[in-house]
Amino acid sequence: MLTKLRAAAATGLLSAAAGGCATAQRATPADPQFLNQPLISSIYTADPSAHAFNGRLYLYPSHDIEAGVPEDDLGSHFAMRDYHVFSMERVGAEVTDHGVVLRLEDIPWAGRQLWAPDAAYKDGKYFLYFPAKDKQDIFRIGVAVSDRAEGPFKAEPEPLKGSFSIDPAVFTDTDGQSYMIFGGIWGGQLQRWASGTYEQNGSVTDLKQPDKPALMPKIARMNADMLTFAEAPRDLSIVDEAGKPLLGGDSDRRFFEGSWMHKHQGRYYLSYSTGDTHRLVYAVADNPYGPFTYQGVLLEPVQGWTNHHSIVEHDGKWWLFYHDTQLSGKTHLRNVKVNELNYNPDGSIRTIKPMR
Ligand code: FUB
Repeated sequence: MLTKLRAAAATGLLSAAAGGCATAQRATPADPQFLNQPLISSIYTADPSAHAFNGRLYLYPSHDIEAGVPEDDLGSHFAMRDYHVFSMERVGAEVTDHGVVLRLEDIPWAGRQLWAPDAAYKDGKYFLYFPAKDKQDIFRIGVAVSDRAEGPFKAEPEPLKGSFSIDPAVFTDTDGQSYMIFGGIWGGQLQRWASGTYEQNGSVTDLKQPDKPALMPKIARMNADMLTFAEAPRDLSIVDEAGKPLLGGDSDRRFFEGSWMHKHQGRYYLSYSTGDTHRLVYAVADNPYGPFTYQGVLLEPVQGWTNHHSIVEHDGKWWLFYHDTQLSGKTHLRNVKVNELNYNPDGSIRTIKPMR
């Protein structure tokens, strides 16, 4: 019976029981036009950052809510107020919702909009990294700490010194060194930091220089405390096959938001969303600072405006966690999904089409 429940839950057909914490799944009809069915249907979730901790898979997503804020190019309609953590024994097993692990009102410096988080582990502590607008409405990146992967997390009193913009992703290399990759244009405000300081009246979209190099995601090495940057953030250069930086007008390939780094067979993969062209694409390098050479599309556009993901190895396979809007049909009320990620023998990634 349990096996049946798990199988049904994995396809989104039925709720599954979860010991101790709440189930993340409710009975929802499977829709055959989608390649995958929602992994979590009890609440709306997006921007899933997946990690394998202690052999179990943990998900650190955004928690989408209907905040009643009108849609605009700044993403004001993404007005999230807390985070939940989810976990599962493996992909296909029942998903446990560990409940609210951090609230906006418990973050002393934050004003609004808890956007896409990520998590990391070091020396017995778990770290939840998250972007939020501060009281001056400037996006910063905060960190909260716990003794357990599933939280709850306690926020540090201030955002990370020197942090700005959105979408932190913390990559830990095989030598144990961690790096934060972050940034996002348009509502993510990266274009307002082009001079090094925040331009209050800067562009609401990008640099508006289509023939110049695009804005690139940022990287900063983390100190061993995992609470501070060990260096000023630098650009992660993304170049074409000729070694030339991708241009601002190259909207099919240039960086928009939602970066993620992983390592496969000794090579570093930087993947990210192209935003207004709605793809997930990737580039590779032989070290975490790049330059990264553009390779191709990882995930074709999903239903919904945003496309944001993570990549994790677990149970002998590679997995792509992503989101779409299957359950709501609304761009700000998203649901998390998962699909196996496959590589070709040359290390390129096979493109996934999320709609049938
Ligand atoms: O979820 C809010 C924002 O939407 C994220 O920070 C972006 O990556 C996009 O998914």
